[in-house]
Amino acid sequence: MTDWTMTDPDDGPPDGDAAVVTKTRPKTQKPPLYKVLLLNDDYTPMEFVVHVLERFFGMSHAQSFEIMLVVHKRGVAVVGVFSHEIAETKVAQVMDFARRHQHPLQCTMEKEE
Ligand code: TYC
Repeated sequence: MTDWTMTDPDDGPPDGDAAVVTKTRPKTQKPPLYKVLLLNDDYTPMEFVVHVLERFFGMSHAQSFEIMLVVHKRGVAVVGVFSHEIAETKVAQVMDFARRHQHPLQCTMEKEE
């Protein structure tokens, strides 16, 4: 687990003049983001996938149907971009929901470049 508090750029010598606070801070890094991907399969019903997108990704019915069709036709689609913890939770929720309904739907995550 990366400790982002350790990436604070202000770790040099004391500033001296406390009034100067508008320097650029080139060492600051953002935590990485993760794409959540939905994969196509031949067995999961289209309506189930639409429901998953509405329920776990907050999409409208129309948007869910659109993304479901992209996955169906192209094999995979990004359904959201989140922090590591949120992405992990979304993947777990989708996989658990699919398993409980005995559908082979697959959901994975991938670090953004
Ligand atoms: N290909 C599935 C079917 O024809 C529908 C489907 C779409 C399944 C998207 C999974 O992620 C998926 N019933």
